[in-house]
Amino acid sequence: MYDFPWWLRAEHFLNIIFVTFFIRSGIEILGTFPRLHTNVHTPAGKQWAEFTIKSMPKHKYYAVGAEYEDYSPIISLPGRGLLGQGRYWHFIVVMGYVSCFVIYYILLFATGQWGRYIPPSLAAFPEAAHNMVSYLAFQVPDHMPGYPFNAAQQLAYAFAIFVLPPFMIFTGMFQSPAVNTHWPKITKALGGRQMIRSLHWWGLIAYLGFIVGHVTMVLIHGYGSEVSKMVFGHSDQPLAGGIIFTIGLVLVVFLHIWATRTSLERPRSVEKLNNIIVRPLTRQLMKLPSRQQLDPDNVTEHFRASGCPPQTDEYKAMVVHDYEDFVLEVGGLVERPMRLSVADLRELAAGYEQTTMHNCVQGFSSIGTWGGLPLPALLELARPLPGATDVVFLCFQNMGRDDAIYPEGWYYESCPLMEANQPQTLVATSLNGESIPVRNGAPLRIRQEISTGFRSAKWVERIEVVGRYDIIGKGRGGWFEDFDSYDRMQMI
Ligand SMILES: Nc1nc2c(c(=O)[nH]1)N[C@H]1C(S)=C(S)[C@@H](COP(=O)(O)O)O[C@H]1N2
Ligand SMILES: [Mo]
Repeated sequence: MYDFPWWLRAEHFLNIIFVTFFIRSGIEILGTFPRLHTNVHTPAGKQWAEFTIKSMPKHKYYAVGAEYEDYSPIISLPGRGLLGQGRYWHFIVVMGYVSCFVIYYILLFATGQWGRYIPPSLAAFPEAAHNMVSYLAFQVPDHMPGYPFNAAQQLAYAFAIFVLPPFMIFTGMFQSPAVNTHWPKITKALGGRQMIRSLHWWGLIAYLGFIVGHVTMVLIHGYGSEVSKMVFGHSDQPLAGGIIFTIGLVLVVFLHIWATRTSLERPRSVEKLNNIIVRPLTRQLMKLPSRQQLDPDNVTEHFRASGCPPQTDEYKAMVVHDYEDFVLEVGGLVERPMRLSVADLRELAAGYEQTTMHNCVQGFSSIGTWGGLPLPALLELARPLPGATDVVFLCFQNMGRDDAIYPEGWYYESCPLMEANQPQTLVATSLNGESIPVRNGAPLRIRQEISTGFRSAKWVERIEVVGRYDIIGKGRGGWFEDFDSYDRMQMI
């Protein structure tokens, strides 16, 4: 009754592609913040695991970008610290993997083939232990009567098919800012974003463990006859099956080489693939408003920071003068352009505050209480004109001038009006009841709670409502979008 139908064999092959792509691109993502924490506050130096040999200065400011680890393209996809590209591949594969798994589950249940993975009784557990002892004694245990596998194999497959994928999808999803800020209670119940990130890492370890065990078993049982089952559905022609399967594996290796080279040499084509496959979903996530009301007593003591503050004399003078001369300009396609001082903004804000979690693409997070004027309220005052589609945030900071690790360009970011009008999109003027510290964007910064951290522009000088954003900068909607492989609609 339990044979190996064609769809099961096809799924098995696709899974080899998906899982190996997940692992390599996942290592790329891990490498950009190569530390694991159990606690959402991520105090520097308090990690429980570290995958870097870099040591960070103890008493000197460094931006989180300095923690990037550039792994070799042999290990990670695409390597060289190209986080944006690694993320594109990770999410492109998510779409393929989830679609195939849905079809696979439907077919498993529709055909009754699922039964092969479910132990006939609890006796399968002690029997599996027994099987393991046999393997250790270099004896191949018999399969269970009526099943194609022995108990150890059956339990391992049940784990890899029914437990691990949902676990990885769930812990992956809850690292997305749109998801974890929309369901903050679930995020908290799971132990917070850093715990979820650590759990996802344990899933990686479980996958690696499964792969090692699975491949070892295949070799013990006989390579040709085992892989033939995945080629023909039977082991009558082990030589032909072995050759065809090996060719398949070589093709998978070539696919990895192609993907890696494409990312390194033609990153924009991977971006296009992302925009076709992933963006339709992430666009929808823009509609999930952040519903965070986190405990203000639980803010992060050492709020990590990304990027270097403006290094100009003008900015430094402004800091010394407590931003008294600072004016925020609000203009563009609005009925009422405005010029507002920090004091004006505070007055309009009337004490509004929100306690929220920051989700950097690199993987760190911090919790802070932000005070300021919600952007929807500001837009209501400025009244966008017909034809307005986006809001652009222009900054004092020039990436090339202020930060040695980046090329040229003024930092800017943009968002569609729908995102700008989310209730927790904030023009922030205070952090934890005090003026925003210089490194976190003084005198004011944006809080774009439903998206990844780079969308929250710091050191903002001007807010402009526009009808098109593609004529600003290099046209991709923001500095990181222009110079790195980050998607403007990055809600995951
Ligand atoms: N102007 C400017 N804004 C910026 C950045 C930057 O480099 N320059 N970094 C972004 C990134 S990648 C993140 S994660 C957040 C970090 O905010 P924080 O420093 O308050 O933690 O700011 C974002 N805004
Ligand atoms: Mo970030």
